[in-house]
Amino acid sequence: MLKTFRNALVLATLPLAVGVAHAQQAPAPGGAQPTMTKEAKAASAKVYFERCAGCHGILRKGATGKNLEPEASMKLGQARLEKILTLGTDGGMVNFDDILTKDEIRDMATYIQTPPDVPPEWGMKDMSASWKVLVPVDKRPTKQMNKINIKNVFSVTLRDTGEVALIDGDTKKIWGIVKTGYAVHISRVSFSGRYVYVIGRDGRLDLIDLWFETPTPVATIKVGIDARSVDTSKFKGYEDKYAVVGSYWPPQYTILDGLTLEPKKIVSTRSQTVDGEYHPEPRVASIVSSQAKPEWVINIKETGLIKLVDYTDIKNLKETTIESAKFLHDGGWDATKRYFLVAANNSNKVAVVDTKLGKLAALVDTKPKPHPGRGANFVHPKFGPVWATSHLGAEVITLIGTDPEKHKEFAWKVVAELKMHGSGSLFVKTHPKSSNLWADAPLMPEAEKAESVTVYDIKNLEKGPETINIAKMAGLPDTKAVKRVVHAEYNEKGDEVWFSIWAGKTDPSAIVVIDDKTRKLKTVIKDPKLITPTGKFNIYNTQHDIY
Ligand code: DHE
Repeated sequence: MLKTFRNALVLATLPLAVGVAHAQQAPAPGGAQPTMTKEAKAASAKVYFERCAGCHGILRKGATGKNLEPEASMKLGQARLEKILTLGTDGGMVNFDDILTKDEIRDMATYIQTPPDVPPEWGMKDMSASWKVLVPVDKRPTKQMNKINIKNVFSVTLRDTGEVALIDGDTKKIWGIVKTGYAVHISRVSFSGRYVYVIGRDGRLDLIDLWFETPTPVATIKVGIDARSVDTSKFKGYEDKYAVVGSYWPPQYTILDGLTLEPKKIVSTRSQTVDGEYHPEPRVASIVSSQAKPEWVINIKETGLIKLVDYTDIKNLKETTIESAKFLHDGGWDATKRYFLVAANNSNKVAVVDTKLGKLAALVDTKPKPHPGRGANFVHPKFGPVWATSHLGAEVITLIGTDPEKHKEFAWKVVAELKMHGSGSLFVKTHPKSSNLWADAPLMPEAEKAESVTVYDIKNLEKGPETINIAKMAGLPDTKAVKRVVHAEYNEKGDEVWFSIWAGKTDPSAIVVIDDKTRKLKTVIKDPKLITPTGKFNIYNTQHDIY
């Protein structure tokens, strides 16, 4: 079923504290804590970190997934846990019978009834030891050495090979492929548009310089054991000066030199949640960089705290801590870039931060599990400026009014819910020059839905949605794998929209380029090296936060 999303967290080198050897035994519900052989425990620990920790947390406290500490899981007992792992649940837990063997499922059911393994911390000494400047700043080009239109380059995540492909958006040719971290996650762009920062799930950050003849990695560092987010300093006077990375484990963010990745400061995010309970694993979810202030907005998942981090004096760092709602995940700016909207996905809310005042502007209730990516901004004919999100748990695109000045009555309210062809959606997208609003649904169990997108004409929403099967357009050979269509991204001009076809590691994949005006196929980018493409980050749009 949702195999690809389940493969999300892959920590090949995670050092684990694994317990003592015992013969395996499965307990009755509520009985004595089960024990396992050392080998079975080590194997289950690896599977847990690879496939389960992204949703349930390394310490199993629960976030998008349920709490799996022994106290909770022992109540369910071995048989029930095995059933859940095999078949999944209606509550969103996916089935694992198609990727784990019966023995692996049995061992995992036992493993999650034993106390969680706690990985080591990762501090300045570890970071510094992993840090390499591959090309010193004074050995880098002083002008662009290639003829590529850099603004229209796309940095494309090749998830399962741990690489990014830099694709020339004008010619649609792969300009270069760069080795990055394991199960690489996202790319962000420096204010100047010259550098791409790529974060892997194993906490490896790579800095790629686009001024060489081909895209060239110039620095690398491992900032943690598990990470998802990165951004750079964008305020006037601080352009390209700093980078900041959010880690899942250890729960912390790290400020680095923007040109060399030298680690400068580590800030732990362990604290109380908005409910006042201490949490040992508050993971850093999305990070955005303000252009109006020398500030990052850093969203802490488990605590529901949003940090506005002023980077003007990192020795005397100032953080404003805003209480919102638990389980913060992804989000983006409104069109004015004053307000940041972030999904608290398991709280079924969107939090709105007013970065000008440094305060929470609103908590908006939504349908289950909003998941916007960075969301989509456009002007609604009736409600004025709105920001859109789709959902993991509802077949709608939610529109939230974002203009408290001229459309006060609609501001921070759900003004419309547009029907989609499925739930299981991860990303919505539009562009200021487009009149289309696109939403994918890659986590739908039905292949037809996972392979399709919903598109609305934002000037004429009453016309209703069109559902387009993008995967079919790719003309890929028929394999058993579902060809999930994921993540819309516009080109620099805003007249093409690109979708990834995300199939299995050994299946052919592709990127489908649609003419945004006609919604018809423009071209398909195919290459044996395009393995499991997922996120795509157009340099100009990412640099300027255009969505
Ligand atoms: Fe992501 C963004 C976390 C699984 C593709 N993902 C984000 C962000 C977070 C996050 C916190 C926001 C970053 C920011 O803006 O600073 N993602 C997680 C997870 O915890 C999760 C659910 C499970 C895991 O273990 O990793 C997860 N993500 C996935 C995938 O399986 C996806 C679909 C495919 C892949 O390549 O890994 C995926 N996530 C993305 C993409 C973005 C993203 C493409 C950026 C969207 C954008 O337009 O900015």
